[in-house]
Amino acid sequence: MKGKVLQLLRENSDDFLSGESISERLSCSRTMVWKYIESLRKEGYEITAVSNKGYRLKGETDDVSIHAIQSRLEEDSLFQRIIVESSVSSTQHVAHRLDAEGAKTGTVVVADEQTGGRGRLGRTWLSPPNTGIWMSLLLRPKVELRKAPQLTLVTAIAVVRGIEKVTGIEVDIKWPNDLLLNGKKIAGILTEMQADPDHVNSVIIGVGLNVNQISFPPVMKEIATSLLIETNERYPRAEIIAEILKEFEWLYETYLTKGFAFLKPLWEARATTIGKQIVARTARETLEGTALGIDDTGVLLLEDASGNIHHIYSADIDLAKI
Ligand code: BTX
Repeated sequence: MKGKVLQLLRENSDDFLSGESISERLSCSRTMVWKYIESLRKEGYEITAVSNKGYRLKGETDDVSIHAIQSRLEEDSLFQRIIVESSVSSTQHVAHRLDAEGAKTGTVVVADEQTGGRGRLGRTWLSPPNTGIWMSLLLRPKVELRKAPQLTLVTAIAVVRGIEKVTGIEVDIKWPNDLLLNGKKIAGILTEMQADPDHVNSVIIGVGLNVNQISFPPVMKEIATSLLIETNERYPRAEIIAEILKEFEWLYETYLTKGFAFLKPLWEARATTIGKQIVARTARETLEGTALGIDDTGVLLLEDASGNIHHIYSADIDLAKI
């Protein structure tokens, strides 16, 4: 309900909205409206109150709270359960636990800080408080096991579009799971799944996005960046989360009904390595050649110097040094 009060104030933020009209629209008492307003103020929302006029939202906080996210989503959104924690070891861990407990598809776990954030292959993902978006989506898609990695690509499109909607900034996709801004890593995606030999039980997609960090440790300065570092502007994390979730929802529905091939052009439009000379380090070998693109299933096609085409399912990619 607090989220709905916030939503109404936001929709009418160019004018005052009377307590009576809020209470009528939400079918609750004016005392309750006043309590919600007080509670929002305590969280840092700047709400002006003028007698005979009502309330007006003047400023938003950057706190990532459930209602700051939910108030921006449609009522029938896929994401009906949003959990926000101040500090966890990893939102992936929390989502895996919820998965084991039978949580529904569309459960989202967001944390302000992760003390043990992780990337692929046991790597660390730096996740300091008050700065970034660290979230995991728990989904139960009816897809074949071999197709599940495509969800990383679908998520990349959603994150790119969500960022652009809120900030106007165009971020690049580096196959398979990195997003780059000015050549540096701004976001990473980690897709983990629980599956039987032929079908997927659940997929947990972790998204880490650097928003308001002012700096990175020296060892990471060359490779990592944030929206703030690149543009000198701070951005509202809850708004970006909500836009990513909205974009993800329609992309995910399209993916489930029409398949990845339908979304491929959206992915290609933002892919940075395609057509370039790259080095791909897979678990078995290191290959160098031209990145031709991805096929309809999302597999990267690399043509080596002898003209052989390699199908790459998972790898770390770098531009080749020429
Ligand atoms: P990755 O294995 O592709 O990238 C990990 C590498 O990225 C690290 O080895 C390091 O070099 C670099 N790195 C670490 N932290 C950052 C950062 N904040 N920004 C830029 N580069 C960094 C990428 O894995 C997938 C990351 C997913 C993170 C999300 S956050 C929510 C969820 N919970 C969780 O524990 N992981 C996911």
